[in-house]
Amino acid sequence: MDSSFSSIVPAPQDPILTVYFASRDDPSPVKLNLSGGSYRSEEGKPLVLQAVRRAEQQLANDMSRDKDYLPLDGLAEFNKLSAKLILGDESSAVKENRVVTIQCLSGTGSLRVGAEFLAKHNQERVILVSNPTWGNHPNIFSLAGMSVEYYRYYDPKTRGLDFKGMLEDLGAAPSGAIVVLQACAHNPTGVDPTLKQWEQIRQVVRSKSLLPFFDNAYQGFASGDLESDAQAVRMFVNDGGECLIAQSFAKNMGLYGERIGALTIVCTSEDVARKVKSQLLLVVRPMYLSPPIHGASIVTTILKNSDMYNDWTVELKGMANRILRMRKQLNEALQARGTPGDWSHIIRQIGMFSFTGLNEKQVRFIAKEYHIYMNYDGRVSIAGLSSKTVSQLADAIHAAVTRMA
Ligand code: PGU
Repeated sequence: MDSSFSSIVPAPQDPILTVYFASRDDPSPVKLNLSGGSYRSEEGKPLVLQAVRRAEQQLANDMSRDKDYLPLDGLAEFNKLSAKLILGDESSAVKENRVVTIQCLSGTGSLRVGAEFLAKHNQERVILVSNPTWGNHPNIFSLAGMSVEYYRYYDPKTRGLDFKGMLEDLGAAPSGAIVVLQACAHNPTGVDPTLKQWEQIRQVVRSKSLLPFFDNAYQGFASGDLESDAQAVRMFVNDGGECLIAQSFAKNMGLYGERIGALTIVCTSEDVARKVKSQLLLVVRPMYLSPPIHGASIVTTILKNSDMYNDWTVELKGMANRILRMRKQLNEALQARGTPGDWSHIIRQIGMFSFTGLNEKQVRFIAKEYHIYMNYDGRVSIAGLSSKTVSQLADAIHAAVTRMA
């Protein structure tokens, strides 16, 4: 039978998904997928936090709860508590009622709603993202109709921040352009500016009237501490200027599949905030009507119960510390093997990932010979390693570096 879709060509392959499928279809019993950014326990399993289990038990036992639609902007209490988590208890922007927060579908959904809003209401179409950045950023913003450009960020020579290049590129951006800044634990490089550098970035952003859009997908995963990881964002909010923040609970509460996050827009006045909110709701309604209830209820339960909140922060610190141990073990394992090169960046880098410096040929070799899957840009999820698999990865890297130089 004729198909209405017969003229459709296959979509170009997404690099992260290509690796995911290759790993899924590999029958090897020792295969290890380190491509995606999801945390694994020492046993190599996805981890459901105890605080989340407790919250879900409590919700299941509460017979007064129903499954009615949430309002377009989501669960009001969730929005309030999420804004507090990133902006802090004492945020004057919150006290002055110039902060709008709406519940969205995790970090991606928050970025997308923000992008649609900006495409419609920001005069300047240019949006700058770091080079490199999370692969979905350019898609999200260009599909919303914006013009994506890159600012220098990573210097492969130093495996650190190209701070001078970053400031130059931000300084040369058109006034009113949007600049996407990853709040902490930069994906994919694992390289974050210092607080002193953030202050200089803030000065350039403000003096050029750029509009910062923070991607806050990893709060708590950089330092293990929610407050420390919020410092960069708060620096910008505390100067009284405007910004957007896309917040995700996928990583820090392990709620990946619940798709729970929030978009916050900090405005200069209550009046502006009111208008902004009314327009945000117009973005949401034709897109998905209203957000889902379960993840928002879990997060709210944890954030408002001091006992569960404390449990959560301990577990979060535990995850961050385990990642640090894996970094240390991997670095030691490479040293023990005498692997050529300097691997200290594995310890210096921050967050879930290490940007190893391996090239695509080496990554493909490792997948073929060692059944370990990582992204073609050399990004490896340290959060997916365990003490048992560190030596497997070290063997693979050693072989790739010595045989595929
Ligand atoms: N922002 C950044 C910087 C991210 O790294 C991610 C997820 C998100 C936002 C969105 O996460 P949500 O789950 O929507 O809250 N990055 C993962 C996702 C895997 C993928 O398919 O890209 C990663 O491995 O990079």
